[in-house]
Amino acid sequence: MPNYRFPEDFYWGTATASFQIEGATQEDGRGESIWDRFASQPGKIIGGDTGDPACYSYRLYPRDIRLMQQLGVNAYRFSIAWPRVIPRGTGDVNPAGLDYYERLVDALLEVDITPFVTLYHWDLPQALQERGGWANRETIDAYVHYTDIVASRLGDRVKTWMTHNEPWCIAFLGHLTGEHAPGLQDRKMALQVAHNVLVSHGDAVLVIRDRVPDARVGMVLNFSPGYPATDTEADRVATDLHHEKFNRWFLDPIVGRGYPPLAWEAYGDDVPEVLVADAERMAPPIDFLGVNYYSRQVVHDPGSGGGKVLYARDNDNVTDRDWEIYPQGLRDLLVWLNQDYDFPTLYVSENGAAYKDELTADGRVHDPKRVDYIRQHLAMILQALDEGVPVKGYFYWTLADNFEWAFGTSSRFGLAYTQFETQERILKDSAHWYGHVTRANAL
Ligand code: IFM
Repeated sequence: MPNYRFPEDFYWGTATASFQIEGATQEDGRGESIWDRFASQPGKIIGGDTGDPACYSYRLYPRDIRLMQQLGVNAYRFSIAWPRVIPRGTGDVNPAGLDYYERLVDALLEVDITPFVTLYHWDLPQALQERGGWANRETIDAYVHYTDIVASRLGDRVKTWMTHNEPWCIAFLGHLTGEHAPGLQDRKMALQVAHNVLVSHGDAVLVIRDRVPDARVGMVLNFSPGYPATDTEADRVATDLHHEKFNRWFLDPIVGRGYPPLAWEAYGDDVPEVLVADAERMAPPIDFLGVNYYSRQVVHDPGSGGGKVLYARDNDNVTDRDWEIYPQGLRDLLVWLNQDYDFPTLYVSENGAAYKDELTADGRVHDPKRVDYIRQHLAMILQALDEGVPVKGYFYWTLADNFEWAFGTSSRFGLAYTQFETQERILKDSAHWYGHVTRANAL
């Protein structure tokens, strides 16, 4: 008999990020972030959207929490906006910013929803960017100080802490392709940013443990498992390289294995400057790994000699973002992480799909493809659980349609449909379905 039930202590949640939902970018003393600056530049964001109003969750968070209650979830993953807490990144603390997160945490706990806090989900204070941002090692110290302030204030109530979200995106989308803030295009800088973020992760873990002795601390990485397009040596080698660059570059250093060798060699002179103490600093023990999974990569080397990697996929099986739907990849990823690494707990900290959702005349949003997407991925989690993988939670990305970075509000991932003009949130069919699953704790 296949097992359709999840463990009794499983966390069901949704995930969001401060800049994507809060709005209120100029209220109550919040400082400017790199995303405010980036989004204000013409052509950077589809439709010219900015962080205002997003979902205006800074004021409307009770509305968000009511949605969560309707979804039957017992956990909420959200992030703290550094410039709301320390407007210029260092120096004065903004009491109103901390008060906001305290109100949010208290309101969640009141209805038995466990807060999972991410400290950095990309909204760096602009003042720090002007001093070099993550490429400058001083930002490591600033981040650790910010972590200290937040953990000291919320640590009596928040016990699950995630240092960073998706350092791959911070480094490469922000500093190599330039699609994300701060919009730079410099591979050497991108690799230095990746390194500095990993060092800051390690330092932050120690500070959190010091301030919150019973904290559970981890980091969130985005993974995209690679599969060779053909069974040729060239494609297998290219796949290994993809794997090291995308998946292992961030994972291996935080478990004390250093940077993976093929990728290190491939990066040539662009590899980061690493100080003697860094290897150890990046790798204090952590309690869990957050696993973000959306899709896989099919890797092909056309034999150009330069190891050029092409990504192929089945065009009939993609979401609105053109990401291939490949649930099996989640099972493979979880099993690989469990076999090759030693994390006591894995959370699927993000998984979700964007579709062209529409509010129909019956006042509902029919999104059967999203239901299929979630169902298939949850089935893979059940399979991984059967294979002994300690998956202890699933966070759908995202609670309600929000500011999807360079795609603005045009890309809808939510379980709730956001009417941005009125700030009404309407539960999509997938939300009702997800509510049945969370309440039954079974698929
Ligand atoms: O919206 C993002 C999120 O901020 C980080 N992970 C991927 C999501 C969908 O693109």
